[in-house]
Amino acid sequence: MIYNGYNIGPGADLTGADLTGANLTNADLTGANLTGVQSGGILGAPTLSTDYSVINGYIVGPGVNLANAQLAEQDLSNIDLTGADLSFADLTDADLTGVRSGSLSGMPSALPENYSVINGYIVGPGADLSGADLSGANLYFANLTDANLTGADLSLAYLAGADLTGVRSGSLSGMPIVLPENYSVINGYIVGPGIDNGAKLLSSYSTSPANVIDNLTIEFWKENTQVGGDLAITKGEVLVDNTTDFDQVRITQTDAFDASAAIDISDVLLTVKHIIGIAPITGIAKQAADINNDSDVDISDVLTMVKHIIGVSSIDHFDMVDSSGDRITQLASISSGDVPEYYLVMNGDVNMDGAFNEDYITTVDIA
Ligand SMILES: [Ca+2]
Ligand SMILES: [Ca+2]
Ligand SMILES: [Ca+2]
Repeated sequence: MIYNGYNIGPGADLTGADLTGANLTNADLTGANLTGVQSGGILGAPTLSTDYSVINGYIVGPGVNLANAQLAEQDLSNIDLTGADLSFADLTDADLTGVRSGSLSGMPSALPENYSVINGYIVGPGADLSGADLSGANLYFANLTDANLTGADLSLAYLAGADLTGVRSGSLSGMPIVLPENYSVINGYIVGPGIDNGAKLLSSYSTSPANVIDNLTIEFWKENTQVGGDLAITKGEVLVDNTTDFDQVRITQTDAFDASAAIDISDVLLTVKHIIGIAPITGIAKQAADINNDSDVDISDVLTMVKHIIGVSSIDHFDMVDSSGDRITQLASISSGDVPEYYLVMNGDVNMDGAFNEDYITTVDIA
């Protein structure tokens, strides 16, 4: 197919081509060089390389020419616009969540609220700024809510007043010259209020990892003293602003977990069998059996269980454990990669037949 003097087909060199109004029905442009391609009014749905798509009649993707493009209210989420020409493009109310950019030329005539073009990047809520060179950038009062800054260069960037709620970071290079109040950069991570650098708490004993604790308030305790303040758990997520060392976790909602049902004589028997060597307990169950967390399962743990069962003194503390049964004793506000997933296990519930009240369990997608 020939259009406007250009050969249209897989691997075609369409550098700087003007394809405005082209009928590309059934066209295959896989692997074509679309750098500087100008379009608009494209008919049909051509096959394009993965980074490219046709949106509102425009070929959209890295390096394309979108000067004067009418893209108001269009879905540009997760589109890669690196190197594109956005001169006078109308992006009013376009969805720019996850948009990648950089080396942009020209300034759009309109952008959605809370977005701007800074240092050749589209900056705004949910923007994918991973690896972005934002050195020296003026991000004064920028809205970086849920943006991805992983691997970005923030050397001497000015972030006073910026909204960093939910921002993702890690492997940052360079130090900003100014950060918003209460934020800092530690080990390449932005640390501060509203940044999810804690853990996801799965409902203990659940076979489905998609069940998480919800709507609860937890406390961290170390050596019988509460450390830090109460922390709300929403859809499994606990956020920590500072590194928190602890040896136990407590829950403020007393109806959330029925400890009297969870710990009974069968838990005592399992523990006794472990102590006398008949049936060793391992993994998460062993953490539950070691009630005083002194790393030994022994008669003192049994006595604590018995006191709980006969009503002398009740057990009300949980261990935070990982899936291999290791007890977690620190939550740091800096973590790499995905948020870690941990279980809360009630001390004393060795056979793990206790359960959270279903009012405090919800289901989420865990990627
Ligand atoms: Ca324990
Ligand atoms: Ca013990
Ligand atoms: Ca039990």
